[in-house]
Amino acid sequence: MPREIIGMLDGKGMRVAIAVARFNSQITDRLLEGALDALRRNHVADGDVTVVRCPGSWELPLVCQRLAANNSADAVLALGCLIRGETPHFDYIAAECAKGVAQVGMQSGVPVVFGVLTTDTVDQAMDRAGLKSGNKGFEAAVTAIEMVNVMRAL
Ligand code: RBF
Repeated sequence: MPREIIGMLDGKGMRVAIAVARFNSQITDRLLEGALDALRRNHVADGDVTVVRCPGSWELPLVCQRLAANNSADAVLALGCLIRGETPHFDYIAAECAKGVAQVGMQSGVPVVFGVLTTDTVDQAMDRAGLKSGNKGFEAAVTAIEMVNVMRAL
């Protein structure tokens, strides 16, 4: 039998930091609600959760970098919502945000979860923030808990 490592979904005692963009806040507030719901239901105490608001998704990597530093959080969540407009801004911001968030995880060794929606329309974003297609904030928080436990086991 191979040795298999599986991260459990128990967040008891885990410290989780959440960076959430205010841009498109009608969506990102729902992602945050979903994330907090998932954390509570997986035994993460409210007192172990820090929420930091930043202007937009562009700013998420820098905030995540600070949150991942100094061993102050076991996992970091980046929550944002990019909706494609008529200019290339969407592509620039989405690319830098995704790259930056990934870099923070690789450089810090702290699980940094990407909970940033990139959609063509507001409706698609709403669907992923609690309507038809679940809540990606909830999923991001569950992923964070699993990753902390996987990393602890490695
Ligand atoms: N931030 C987001 O989180 N989602 C967006 O869809 C978004 N669209 C933007 C479109 C334009 C034209 C600009 C200038 C900014 C946008 N931002 C968006 C804000 C961006 O992430 C950042 O906060 C600002 O550019 C300030 O650095």
